[in-house]
Amino acid sequence: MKNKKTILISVIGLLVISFFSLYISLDAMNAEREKKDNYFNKTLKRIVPQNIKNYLRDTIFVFKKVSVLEQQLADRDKQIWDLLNNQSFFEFKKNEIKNKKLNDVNLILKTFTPFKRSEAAKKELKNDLAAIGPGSRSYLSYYNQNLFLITGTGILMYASLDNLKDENFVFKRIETNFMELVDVDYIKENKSLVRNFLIKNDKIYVSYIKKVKDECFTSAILVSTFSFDKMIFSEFFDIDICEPIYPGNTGGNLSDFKDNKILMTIGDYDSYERIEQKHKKTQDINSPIGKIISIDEKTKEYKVVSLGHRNAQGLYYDKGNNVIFSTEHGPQGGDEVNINTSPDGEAENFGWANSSYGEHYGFPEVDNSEEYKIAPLNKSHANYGYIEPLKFFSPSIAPAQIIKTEKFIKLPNKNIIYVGALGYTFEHGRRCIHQFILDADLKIEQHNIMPVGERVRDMIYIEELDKIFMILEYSGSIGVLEVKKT
Ligand SMILES: [Ca+2]
Repeated sequence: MKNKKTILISVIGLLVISFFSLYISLDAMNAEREKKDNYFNKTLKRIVPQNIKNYLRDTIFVFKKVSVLEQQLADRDKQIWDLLNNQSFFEFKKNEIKNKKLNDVNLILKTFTPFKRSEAAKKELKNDLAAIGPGSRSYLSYYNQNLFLITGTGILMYASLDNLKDENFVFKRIETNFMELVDVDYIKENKSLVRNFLIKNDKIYVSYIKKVKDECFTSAILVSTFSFDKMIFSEFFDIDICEPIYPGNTGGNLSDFKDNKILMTIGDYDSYERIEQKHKKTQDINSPIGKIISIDEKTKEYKVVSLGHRNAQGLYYDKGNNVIFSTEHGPQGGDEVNINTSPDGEAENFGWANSSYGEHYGFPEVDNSEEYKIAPLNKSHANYGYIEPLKFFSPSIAPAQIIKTEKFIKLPNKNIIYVGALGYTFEHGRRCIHQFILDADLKIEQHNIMPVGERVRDMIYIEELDKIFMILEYSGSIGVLEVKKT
């Protein structure tokens, strides 16, 4: 009797072991585990017919199959991430040259697309930069004869002026502590945290969306002493708010200003689109929401330079004339180019969300009478005491960076600005460069549009090369615009 019991327990035990061995052995994809397979497992695997294995996998072990697939995806993601994260050089390959025109000036547009280095990137993604994300949302800065590029994930790289002259677009990575400081998982989740950067006087400032804790986001700036070896960032500034949802309309553009100050645009954090956002304070001078602010580099104190902005993605300070140029995304229509001719005095008011040439999303089909109660979007700005936009766009063009230069295309006694447009379609001047020729009083004389065919995220004019450099989404390319020599 006792013997029978022992045999029964042994058989059950063996069955349990077999069951688990089979369970483990089914995970044939997992190389690590494969190594650990013992002889028993292998034998078992051999003697169980494939159709039964498949049946077991798809029924009893279906949860296992799902987790294996999930693990495979996560592993591949990690492999790509690690590979690119350890990459020290990013090579951009030159594409076919395109002829362009702005009014009657003949131009050449050259584009340089990141090299498809890794097999994984070749197969799964457009290019290496796309793999580390965003591939696309990146920004440019020029400092001491080097062109710097930062991705939305905080990867920083540069190419020298000599390289650019030779059209040798190999960017060298600069090590930073950005990943450690900001948190790798948060970066992987969002991939476009960085919203601009600025290098001046041996300091680099990086604007980004900071996650303070779960359901608590704010606009912040990191700072590091400039170094080609390693940038060690620390927290420089944040607007000390706690918004519950990762925001869309954050602004975040930076510009040099005067008197040891820098400028920053702060979006309205989707105040009028998402009920969860608490701060509908674009018209409240005591809140940083929906403002352009100046920040003292030494004291870190900030001052509101202008208010009533929705989502200013373009910012340019014209030192010579002491004028701030900005662009902002309106809601459905009502995108704007704005000029602040007195950045020193009382804060100027650009109207959002009392005045806008746009409408709330879905208008007129959607009943958004509640939105119009809190944000009436009066068309006129001047009638309500606000500054009229220099130019508004309805339908929207999604304007991003704005720059001003009279050196690129030379016209006497004119002010010339260039605005890059994003957008998800090609109509209405989206994915174009808009050139505005202004008279001495900053009134528009001409508005010329040059199609680019890609979202123009950032722009910078480099005088030594007499070229405009730009970031083109989604291919993550660098565009170079130059006047065609005749
Ligand atoms: Ca406005």
